[in-house]
Amino acid sequence: MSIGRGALIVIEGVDRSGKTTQCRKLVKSLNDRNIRTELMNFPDRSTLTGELISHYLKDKTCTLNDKAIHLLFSANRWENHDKMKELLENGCSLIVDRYSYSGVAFSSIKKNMDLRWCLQPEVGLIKPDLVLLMTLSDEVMLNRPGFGNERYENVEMQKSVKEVFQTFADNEDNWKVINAAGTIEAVHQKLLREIISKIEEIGDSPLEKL
Ligand code: DGP
Ligand code: NA
Ligand code: NA
Repeated sequence: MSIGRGALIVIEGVDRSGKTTQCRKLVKSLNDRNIRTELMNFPDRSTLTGELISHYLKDKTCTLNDKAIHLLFSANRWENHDKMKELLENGCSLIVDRYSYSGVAFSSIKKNMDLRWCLQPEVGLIKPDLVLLMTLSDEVMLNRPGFGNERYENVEMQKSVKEVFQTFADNEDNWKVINAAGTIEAVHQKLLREIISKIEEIGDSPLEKL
């Protein structure tokens, strides 16, 4: 199928919403349909900035200036920018597990972190064709296994992040909200449907920038 450029599809949501499982399944289903697709994940912990970020997330005693860690997460996306552009221009679609919106959401809810300041380092990155926001009720979110292992996995933080994501969904044209409370397969089918219709829609329209 893959005519023209690939589509940049971002999956966002709070921690433990099932993003990672869904991203993997989506890549497989799309490739099975001959839509060439690769998986990407932010933060990409395999790079130099990614190692620092991973350390910061795992070690809750690690102190780092809020603006510095914000810029590291952003740099981690910029490190992958050229590779993403090349893949997309060569007709490969990308399913991306978190992107700039996680960057803005997790940072802007901290004290003295202005939303506009948080958006600045993301300017110029490739704009997603579609952002799928996986939503969960607070009760379901807090009962998902593994919640609480890393720095940001606490109730207050996740509730605030959820609100920032909802504001994006209400105001941005390329966002779709998907209820993540169903079975893995049911949620998968909903996401897949949205992605396939977006890929058909974009054709050869040029890539846009944030
Ligand atoms: P993940 O490996 O996808 O579970 O992400 C790790 C944690 O980092 C998760 O709590 C969300 C948070 N996070 C992801 N991207 C960013 C970002 O750009 N900035 C900040 N401050 N946090 C982020
Ligand atoms: Na996490
Ligand atoms: Na991720």
